[in-house]
Amino acid sequence: MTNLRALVLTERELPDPAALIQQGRQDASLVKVGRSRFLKHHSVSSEFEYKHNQMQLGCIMRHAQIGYRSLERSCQAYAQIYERLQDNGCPLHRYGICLDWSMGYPEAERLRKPRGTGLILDSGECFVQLTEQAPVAPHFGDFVLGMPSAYENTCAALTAGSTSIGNLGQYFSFRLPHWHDDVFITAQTIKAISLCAAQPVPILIHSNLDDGFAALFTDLACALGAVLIEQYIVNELLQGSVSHCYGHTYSEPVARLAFQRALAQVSVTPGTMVYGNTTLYGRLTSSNFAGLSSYLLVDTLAQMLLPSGHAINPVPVSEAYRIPTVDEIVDAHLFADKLVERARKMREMFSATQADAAAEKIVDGARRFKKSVMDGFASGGIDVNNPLELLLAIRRLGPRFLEEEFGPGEADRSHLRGRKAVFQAATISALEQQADDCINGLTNDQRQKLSTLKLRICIVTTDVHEYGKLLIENIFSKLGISAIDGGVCTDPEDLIDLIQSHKADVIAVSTYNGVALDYLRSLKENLRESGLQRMPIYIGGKLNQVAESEQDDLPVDVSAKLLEAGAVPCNSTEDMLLHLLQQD
Ligand code: B12
Repeated sequence: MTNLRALVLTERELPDPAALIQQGRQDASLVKVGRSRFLKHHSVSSEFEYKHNQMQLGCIMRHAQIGYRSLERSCQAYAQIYERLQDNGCPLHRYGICLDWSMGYPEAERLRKPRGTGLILDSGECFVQLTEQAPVAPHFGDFVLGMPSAYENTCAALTAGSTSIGNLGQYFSFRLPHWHDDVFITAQTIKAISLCAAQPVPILIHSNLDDGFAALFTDLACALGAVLIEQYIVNELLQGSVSHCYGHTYSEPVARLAFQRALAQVSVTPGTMVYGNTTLYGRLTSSNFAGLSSYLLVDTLAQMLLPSGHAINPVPVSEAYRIPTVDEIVDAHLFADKLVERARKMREMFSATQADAAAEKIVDGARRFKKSVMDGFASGGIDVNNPLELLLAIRRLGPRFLEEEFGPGEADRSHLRGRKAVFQAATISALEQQADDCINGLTNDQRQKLSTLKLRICIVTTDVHEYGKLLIENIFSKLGISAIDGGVCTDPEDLIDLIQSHKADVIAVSTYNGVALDYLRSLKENLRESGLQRMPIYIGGKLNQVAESEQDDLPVDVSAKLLEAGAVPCNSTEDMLLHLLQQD
């Protein structure tokens, strides 16, 4: 492809990656892996070594996710979950620490930035205080790599004895509000990976595929292709050890097992964790239990049949509506423990033949995808030996472009992204089905009326969660309503120009990160300043926020306040369509 460079790398000059690598490596003499309680307790040098030992023993490792807004509450959770599970003879191997997204900003700027619902650690000492609470491996997965604070957070995480640091997946798809300098983010990430690579013990550079582009590819071969490309950047160009996590969106049992086996074929490090299949969860707790047991069974059997080092992750069934409590996390792990015991008796009943046939296709497609991306980049003027150029180009081009242009699937206009997937990812097709169901629920008259309203609706997300937006876009396009792409993770002030230039007459906001009310207020303010105060706003997703004044640091529903502030809060897409139908 000829003009790729002109499309994405327009800077006259970019930082020299060799200098960044050198800086990171040099600092390794100052910043060293601390001997965390976990490392001391198990007499290991790193989680990498520990995982290897456990794999040899046939252990099914366990991952729990924690991160409440306050340090005190998170410390209690770190200690209590471990202790209560120990009391019940149930092992726990690692904690994924759910940092708040404001932790992605450099420390000096953090206080003035918007906050989500996660944990805020004010200093390096706080990182240490947390990891000292129990002999469980600390995994600083999110809001470290791929963020403006990548380097400082990596230093703090290493010092606190964390030897799994992520999340490279976030580098590709997350955008922090009001932060536009992606060159800085890339430079900090390269420096941080180099610092890890130069440690005397192996540090797993964690990348959650679902946080990256994988969740938005329609083809699992592209998701595995992303693994190969990240391996090339981290392992070959930066001398590090990348380790991949998958799971949130892998809902089809055979595909889930096939992906684990395909990933194991191409990986040289143990996997961090296989995340719970959280997209299976809905509002009905009893159905969520079926989801929990079905994915855990696949993941447990997968580790028994072919250990890949991924810790299994029993996600509490309450996760669909709010951040789970300590009791709920403990319960989910006790449930998983029993399930693992039962699964050992079922192992002989299962064969991986069907999954292996799929895995073979996925691996072959992934290799073709990687080659095609590398060849396309090289011929498009991007230096494929330069990690900074590669990372930036991938981030800026985005998953849709990469799949359309370089996907391994046969070209076919009747399919999404113009290609017939080598192995179809379930999530995107499920959204299409959801859109059809929503439209089929309308009467002919309602459909007719909606299409004659001649609306131009600008659809935007406040954060990385994009499925709600994709769903609405799908519904509107099927109804013949104009949908204007307001972007993903778009700041309110950046929306105004778009609204004016496209003459939008309605805004639809999809929000999940617990910032609904702040976002709406800022959007209203910006609209008022531009004389657009009468513009109707519909808002849906996860309509909650942590109330700064409250004792409890869990987010609370803010639907009533959103209504008061002048928006139409929607629990479903139907809510919006029915409201639009009532307007003259
Ligand atoms: C999928 C998912 C992800 C994926 C997103 C993939 C992608 N590219 O879109 C990934 C893995 C990337 C992800 C990341 C994170 N996630 Co998440 N994620 C989810 C999950 C499982 C599903 C949400 C979803 O997309 N559903 C699909 C949509 C189509 O269905 P729905 O949500 O039911 O929406 C319906 C309506 O609300 C409506 N709708 C949606 N938007 C709109 C808008 C309008 C205008 C209208 C009319 C209707 C409408 O449409 C649907 C049908 O009616 C939820 C948990 C859950 N089960 O809900 C957590 C959840 C939203 N995530 C959460 C969190 C905390 C995160 C992270 C911060 C975690 C972390 N530390 O990294 C990061 C985000 C960081 C960031 N900067 O944004 C929390 C939010 C907490 C809160 N606010 O209370 C949740 C609730 C999980 C939890 N309980 O902790 N996540």
